[in-house]
Amino acid sequence: SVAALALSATMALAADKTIGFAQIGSESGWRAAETTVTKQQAADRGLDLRFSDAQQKQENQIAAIRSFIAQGVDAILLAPVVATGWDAVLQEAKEAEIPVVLLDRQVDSSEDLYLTAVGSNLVHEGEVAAEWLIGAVGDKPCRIVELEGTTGSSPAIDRKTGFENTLKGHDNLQVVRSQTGDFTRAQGKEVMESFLQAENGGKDICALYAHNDDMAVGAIQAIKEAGLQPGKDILIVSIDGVPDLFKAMSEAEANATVELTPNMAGPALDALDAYWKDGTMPPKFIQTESKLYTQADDPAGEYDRRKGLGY
Ligand code: GYE
Repeated sequence: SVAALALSATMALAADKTIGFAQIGSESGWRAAETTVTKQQAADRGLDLRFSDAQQKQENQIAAIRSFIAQGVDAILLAPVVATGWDAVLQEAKEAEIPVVLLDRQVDSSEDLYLTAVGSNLVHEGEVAAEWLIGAVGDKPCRIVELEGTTGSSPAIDRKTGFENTLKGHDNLQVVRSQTGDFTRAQGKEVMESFLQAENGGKDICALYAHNDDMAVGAIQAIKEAGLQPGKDILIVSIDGVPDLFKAMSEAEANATVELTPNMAGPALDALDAYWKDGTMPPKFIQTESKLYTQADDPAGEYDRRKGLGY
């Protein structure tokens, strides 16, 4: 059939293509899922994917990109750990005529230095989290602590902005402490322990806003070790929608999460296919969905549907 021919042609077209993927690391369950999905998407399309794990260090990502350029890959996928410091290496990729597609985070560089960026509206995610908390708290006083993502990363900057902007006008809700937990469970737990100590053993904390579920899961452990009930004594709202956050919600130990799809590679590879085929230029930003889930949304079922997807 025509469809089969078209598919096989696409596969044939992509079959001889090589992609370099400069991944940040495996700091969170979500990041691990993105890696799994990206490798699967490349395999499904007959692409040769070369993978680099930078252990969350920008210099390692830059070195990986230079290596991909030297290998003469056909495209580079980059999840930029921080937003600044990319101009030089992106210029080198441009001069080598190798398209770069950004995944899940943004860069401050000029947009002519990358083909497109696939990701969520990170500011909107912070707005959704704040709107849920405003609805949950009503007009009673609420002291909030915030676990920020990796310092200088676009999600840490934008998720903070969206949350704070939405709280404006709701003076009963105050962010009283905010510190990075670098998107990891271990640091989320560690920083939450310091928040609890500083806030009367946690009795003065009404809610936690975590920029990702992994830090929230670490914080939940710290809250329980302090003898308090996460999800009740301290409300928990975060972002990603990883299985373990749904598990916590099914046990009433977390309250809400804003889902982030780990499938950034699908739209990215579709855009590259079109670009390789006939030079089609994609939009500079391809936005993925942000959906709020709460304890009312069958968290146990959502856990079952997500576990095993590479998180
Ligand atoms: O929320 C977090 C990962 O870049 C938006 O990075 C992504 C974030 C995600 O460490 O789990």
